[in-house]
Formats: sequence, structure tokens, C-alpha cells
Amino acid sequence: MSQIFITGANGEIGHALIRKLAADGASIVALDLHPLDHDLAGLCAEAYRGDIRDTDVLSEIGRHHRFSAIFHMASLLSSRGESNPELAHEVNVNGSFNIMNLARQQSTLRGDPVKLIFTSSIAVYGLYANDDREHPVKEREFLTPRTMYGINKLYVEQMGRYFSRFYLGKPGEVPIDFRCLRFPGLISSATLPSGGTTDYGPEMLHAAARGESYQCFVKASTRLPFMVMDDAVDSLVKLHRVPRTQLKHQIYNVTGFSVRADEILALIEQSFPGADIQFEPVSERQEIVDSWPEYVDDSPARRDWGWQPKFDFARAFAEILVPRVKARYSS
Ligand code: AKB
Repeated sequence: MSQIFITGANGEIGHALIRKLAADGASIVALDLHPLDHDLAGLCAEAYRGDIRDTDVLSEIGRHHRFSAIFHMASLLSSRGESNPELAHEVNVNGSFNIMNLARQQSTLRGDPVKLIFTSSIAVYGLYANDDREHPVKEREFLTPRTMYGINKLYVEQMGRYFSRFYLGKPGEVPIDFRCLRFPGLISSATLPSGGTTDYGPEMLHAAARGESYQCFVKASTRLPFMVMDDAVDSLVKLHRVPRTQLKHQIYNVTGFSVRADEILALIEQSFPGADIQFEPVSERQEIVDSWPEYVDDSPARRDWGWQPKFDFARAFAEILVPRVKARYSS
């Protein structure tokens, strides 16, 4: 029976994606550096603890399972990557190379391309002083990332294209089916990110719901694209299902809404009137967000495979984020 393999299973996207795929009846094999969270364990056919840099663990997984798809999400995020660029490169690039090799072996064993779905990021873009920030960035523009994380993501995207389209391989080798989404900042009511630079969005919300004070590390005027986790998972599942012939590209932007940090705060204050949130920008992190686009153009995804976010900014907070975080912290 072919299964779905998920790396970075304990991460934010991992949590939400496992729930969705399990509800749809998929047989899931999970991998994470840490033991799989209790709430996910019952939803997976098997869970492995290990590092994507460890080829022994990956070989063992490959020996015991046949995958039709791999969702590869394990990575060190942007702020953490800047504090240890060497480790970021090892995990984000070398680890991804190992996952790509696993996908290649599995494709050949099955005689059918394995879908390797990679979560990339707006961090692949790098905008500088005189660049037009009002202009929604298209997939092939501004590919001059500032962070190690962005550089790593861009490289892995290209490695995926290479192994699916240009690599000659050995006779009989079946190429992988590489598909990739560039995500904006993600906001979930169920989990908190760690080590990212868009983390201020979800952190403001969760701190307010817990009645804690929070120092937002970017300027009030910082505008970035965001998306709620429900839409992020939806986009992954949609991209996974779409027939290859329908895809004109392998790398797609997806986004929900673009908002300033003080607009997020204003909405939070409507629901949590006592929220104690101050803006205390940290220059290293501000420089990272200043290099990212304020708006991204996701029209190719909309056109090619019907991508459409369900939640705009107001609906995201009113209908899912605020009610769910209130329920979460009041129980
Ligand atoms: C980060 O902030 O590093 C991530 C991302 C934008 O990919 N959330």
C-alpha cells in the first residue's frame, strides 16, 4: 500500500496537514527530530524519530515503506538560520538533498513518479532600497534572498526542478514529480512557530489571548503577506491532488492577505481590549522582513489549479483565529 511521508511532522504545518490527510483516510509515515506529539501519534501509521541529515534513518524508512507522495517541511526557519547559518545549510540543503534522493529511489521502486511537495517561502525574495514595494511579486522576480534560509529554499527549489526535469539518471530510473509552494507568514490558532521572522503575527495573537504582554520585534508599519493555516493546508492538499498535466509550473506563490503589524494589533485589540503589546523593533529581524515583499502575486496558482484562499484578514480573525485561541486558552 502506498503511503504519504511527512518530514517536520511536529512542526506547525505538519500538525495541521497530518490532521487533514488522516481525516481524508491517508496512511501517513511521520518523521521528526523529536518524538511525535501525542495528539498526532494515533493519526499516523508509523512515526520515526530522526534527522533528515541522517541517511541511515532515511534508508530504513525507504526499506519499510512505499510512498506515493512526500511532503517535505523539515527546516530551520529564517531567524534561527541567521544565528547558525552553517546548521541551516546542513539541514535545509543537505537534508533536503537526502529527501530528494529518497524520492528518486521510491519513484524507481514504484515505477511511478513520487510527488515531492516542498514548502518554500517568501524568503526566496530579496527587495532592496529602491524596489517597488507596492508591486505584487511574481515567481521569477527579485530572487536575491538576504537570509541563509532564503538562499537554502531557493537552492532546494532548483534542485527539485533539476531532479524532475533535467537529471539524466540511470537507465530505468523514474524521475520525481516535484511541486513547490512559496508560503507567506502563517498564522495558526493551534500552534506557535519557532525561529521564524513572521512569528510576530501569531505571537501577538497568542500573547493577547493568554493575557501576557508582548514586545513586537518589528515596526508597527511593517507590512507582510500572511495566510491562515487552514488555507495553507488547503493549498498543499490541492497541489497534491492536481494532475501533473494541469501544472504549467513547478513553483507557485500562494497568499492570503497583506497586512501591517499595527493592523494586526488593531484587530487583536477589538477582541482582547486589555492586550498589552508594544512595538520594540530589533534591527536584525527588521532587516529580514524589510527584504521580503509586502505583496505576492499568486495568479498562476489561481489560474492553473484553482487556488483560492477562503479567508481574508477580517474573516480569518473573526471566524477562526480569535474564537479558537479564546477556546484554547480558556479551557
Ligand atoms: C519565517 O519567518 O522564517 C517563515 C517564512 C516566511 O518562511 N515563517
